[in-house]
Amino acid sequence: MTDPYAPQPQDRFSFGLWTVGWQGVDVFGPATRPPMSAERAVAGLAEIGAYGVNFHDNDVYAFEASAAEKAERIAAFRRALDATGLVVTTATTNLFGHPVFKDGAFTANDRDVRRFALRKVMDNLDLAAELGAEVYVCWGGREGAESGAAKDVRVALDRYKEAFDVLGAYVTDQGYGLRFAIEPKPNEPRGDLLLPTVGHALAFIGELERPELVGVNPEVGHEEMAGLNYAHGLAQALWHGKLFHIDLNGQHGPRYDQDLRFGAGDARGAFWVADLIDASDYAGPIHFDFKPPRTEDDAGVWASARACMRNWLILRAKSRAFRADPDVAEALREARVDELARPTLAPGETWRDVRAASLDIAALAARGAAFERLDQLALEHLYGVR
Ligand code: XLS
Ligand code: MN
Ligand code: MN
Repeated sequence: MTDPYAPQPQDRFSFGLWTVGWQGVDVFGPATRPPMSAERAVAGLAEIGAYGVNFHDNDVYAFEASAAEKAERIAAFRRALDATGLVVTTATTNLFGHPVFKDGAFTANDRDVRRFALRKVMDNLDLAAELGAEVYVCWGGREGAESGAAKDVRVALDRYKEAFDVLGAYVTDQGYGLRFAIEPKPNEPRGDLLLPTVGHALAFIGELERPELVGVNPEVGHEEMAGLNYAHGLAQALWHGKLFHIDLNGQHGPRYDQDLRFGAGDARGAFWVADLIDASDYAGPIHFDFKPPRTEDDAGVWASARACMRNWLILRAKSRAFRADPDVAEALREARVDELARPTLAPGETWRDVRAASLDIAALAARGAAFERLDQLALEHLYGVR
C-alpha cells in the first residue's frame, strides 16, 4: 500500500535552507551540529520529498565572502537545484546577523546602515529573480528597541515605509515579478519589534506607495508568542488578499521563539490551520520555518523535517474527514454557520428596515448556539476516534 502521508510535488512543500542547516547555536551555548552547505541542504530536502526552498543571501555565501567566493557558492547552489529539480519559491535577506545591523537595518538610527541594508536587499533581489523566486520575505529581525527614548517609533515607521517604497520602485524598474511578504514577530531578538503582528503589518502595507506589491508571511510561532490565534490571522490576511506566504512551525504559547516542527506545538491550532489553508485560494508554497532542536544529530534533523510534511498531510486528511462527516454537516447547520454568510440586510433594505423590525429578544437570548457539539466532533477527528 502506498503511504498516504508521503509528500508529493503537488503539495508544494518548501523549507528555508536555514532550517535543516541550523547548527543549534543559542544564547546559552555554541553549535551542537556542524555547518551544512546550501548544496547539502538542497540534496537532503530533495531526498525527503520537498518541492522548493527559501534562502537568505548568507545561507548561500558568507557575509564576508569575496566576489570569487560568492560566485563559487552561488554556482554550487545552482548545480544542486539543477541536479535535484528543487524550485526556489522564495528568497530573503539576512539583515539581522552581522553586527552592523545591531540597531536594525531599514530603521537603524544610522543612515549609512539603512543605505547599506537597501543595497544588500537589492543585490539579493537580483539573485532571487534570476533563480525564479516569486516571493521575497522581509522579516525585520532587528527593527525594534529595548529602551524608550532611543527609537522614535513614528519616525522609524517613516523609514520602514521609505525602504519598501524604494524596493518597490527597484523591482518595478527592473521588471522583476517579485512580490514582498512582511513577516511579523512581536519580539526576539529585539525586546520589542516593529510590525509585531499580522494586524500591524496589514495596516502598514496600506500606507505604502505600491501596496499591491506587498503582503504578509505570518509564522505560527510568532503570532502564538503574542497569544494570538494564528488561523484567525491567516483568515484576515486572506480576507485582505494579502496572504503571500506562510511560515509553518510549532510553538507552546507566549515564550521564546521555539520554531518546533509543524504540528508539535498547539495541535488543535495546527488542525484549524490545515483546515483553513486547504479550503482557501492560497496558492503559495506550504513552507516550513522550523529549527530541529539542539538535541538532534544529523539523523534527527531530517527526521524532524520529514515530520513537518507528514504532520501537515495527517492534519489535512483529518480536516477533510471532518468536513466529509455527515454528523459534522448536521452540526454545522445546527450551529447556523451558513447563516453568517447571509448579509444582515436583505437586498433593497436600509437601516430604516432594521430599526422597524420587531424581534423576540427573549427567544433569541434563550437560543443555544450549539457550538460545543460541533467542536467536539472536530476534536474527535483530531484525536483519531472518528
Ligand atoms: C525568525 C524568522 C526568520 C524569517 C526569515 O524568527 O522566522 O527565520 O522567516 O528571515
Ligand atoms: Mn520563528
Ligand atoms: Mn519565519
